[in-house]
Amino acid sequence: MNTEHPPDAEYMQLALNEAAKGLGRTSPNPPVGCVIVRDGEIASEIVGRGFHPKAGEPHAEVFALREAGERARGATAYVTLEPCSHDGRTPPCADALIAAGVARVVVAAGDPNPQVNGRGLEKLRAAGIEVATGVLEAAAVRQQAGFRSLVTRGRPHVIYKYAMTLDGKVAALNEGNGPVSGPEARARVMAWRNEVDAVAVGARTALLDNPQLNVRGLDGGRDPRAVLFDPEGHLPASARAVREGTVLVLREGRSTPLERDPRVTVLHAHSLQGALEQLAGLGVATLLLEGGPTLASAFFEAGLIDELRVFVAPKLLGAGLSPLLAPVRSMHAATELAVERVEVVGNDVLVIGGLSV
Ligand code: AOF
Ligand code: ZN
Repeated sequence: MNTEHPPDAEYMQLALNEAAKGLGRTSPNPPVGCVIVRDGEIASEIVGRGFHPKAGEPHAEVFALREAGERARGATAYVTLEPCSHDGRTPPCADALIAAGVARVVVAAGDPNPQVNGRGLEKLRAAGIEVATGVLEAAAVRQQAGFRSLVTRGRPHVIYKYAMTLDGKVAALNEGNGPVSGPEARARVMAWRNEVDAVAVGARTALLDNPQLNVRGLDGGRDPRAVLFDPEGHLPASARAVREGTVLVLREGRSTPLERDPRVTVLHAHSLQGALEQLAGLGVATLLLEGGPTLASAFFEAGLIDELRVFVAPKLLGAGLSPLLAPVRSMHAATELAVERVEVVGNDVLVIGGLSV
């Protein structure tokens, strides 16, 4: 009889799908997913699934083990992050896996948290559990980019999102700017807003475009924090992005009437790096920059953009505004994107990639 064992990567993908349910809800903790699989006579069977829903609540492994019950004994656990070894807000997951009698643990990526950092794997191995690592590691690292950035750099993972024409313009030079990309692209942006901790714009954009920076048209969606970079404190309370949880980032020594607004947190920063560190302190692990080019250019020049998500609309504009304003002297000096994904979204082309700075 031929026993069917789907490869580890297939189950790990299911675990990553579980983890994705926690995106935007777990910070400062990572989104983590777990799937428990038991070998049967003919085929293997998933006996437990779980994801980490929120910091302070149980970890992914605990939910999956609860569902599996006795069937976890002798089974394989697929976890997107190294099971924790420490007593945090919750007891160690490595101990829970050992106690449940799991025979094999497959891990996508190690946990860079200094309290774990390999000790989870060690604990499992010491208990005689077979451990495999690195399965779909790149995808897991991408999914956990915010958490990993907080732990290793003390600042959020920063994504610059924009939509441009085929000739690389985000807006016409004159008034009367309509949207660049189509409705499908805008729906995708709503999904991203639901997955990140915070969305940022500069004061000019907050005034001129007056964006709501919220999630619309998405079942079960939740609004990210709105972060408004307003160095001089000019932004009026009537800006639509001012709501519960909004953060205003001012230059040191400046003030704003919004300081008296109980819904608003005001930060004073001497640099963008300093602002990001303070945002990390508020639990912001992923920050989506939504413009405009002046703010994005300042981030870019400071080496603070980690990822680009760019919609290219099949339109030509001629003269217009570029997504980045700082000129580079020659093509040799251009910054390169490590392209991770290219996808057609409606009539637009989406390019996603990492900037190593
Ligand atoms: C796991 N599974 O699902 C998650 C892990 O304060 P605690 O107890 O919630 O611990 C938080 C730390 O645990 C976090 O910084 C990270 O190192 C790890 N997260 N580990 O085994 C999970 N969310
Ligand atoms: Zn844990």
